[in-house]
Amino acid sequence: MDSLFPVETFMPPGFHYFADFITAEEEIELVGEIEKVPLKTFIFQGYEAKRRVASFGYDWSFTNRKLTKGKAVPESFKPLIDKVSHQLSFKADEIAEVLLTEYPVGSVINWHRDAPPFDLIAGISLQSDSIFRLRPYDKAKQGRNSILSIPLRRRSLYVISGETRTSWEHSITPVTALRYSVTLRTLKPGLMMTH
Ligand SMILES: O=C(O)CCC(=O)C(=O)O
Repeated sequence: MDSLFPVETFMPPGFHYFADFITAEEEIELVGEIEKVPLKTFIFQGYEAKRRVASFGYDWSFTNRKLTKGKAVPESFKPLIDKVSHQLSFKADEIAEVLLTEYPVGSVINWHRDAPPFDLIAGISLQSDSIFRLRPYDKAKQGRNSILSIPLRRRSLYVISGETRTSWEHSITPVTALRYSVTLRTLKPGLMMTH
């Protein structure tokens, strides 16, 4: 798909970006909390990624393609959940999953669309800036000119919803400094939540 729009001005519907969503103090606290959590190397289809993760709340297994209820979300992430849900006008308990990710220098997240049961995705970037990319999910629309590159600043919030959630996929290019992210996900309507 050739875009008629310069990358800087065109964002697909449902993608939102909030620079400086959290303060420098909140960032320090969140990084401190993530450092206390045991993170595990992410394994996808038998391959080890360089990034390490910890998931709380509902967890999607790419191996079994099943949603299971995992560990309770630590209290220390509740203020962030409250802040995001307030910003996006939904209830804090609609956040079904909290995923913590550590990206060592050189690590990436490859092109993907998030797991099927999840609906809205909200990502908070910590510690370093990175490049977030979007491209159409439909292979027929993919091409060099269809990739949107969005600078993701540390302390920012991005939101993937609507058409960006259904019809676009995303990736992060190799990070040049240690980066952490907190990814919050709601469940699609109709999927039962039993808190
Ligand atoms: O680190 C990020 O902000 C992206 C996370 C992501 O795309 C994922 O975990 O599926």
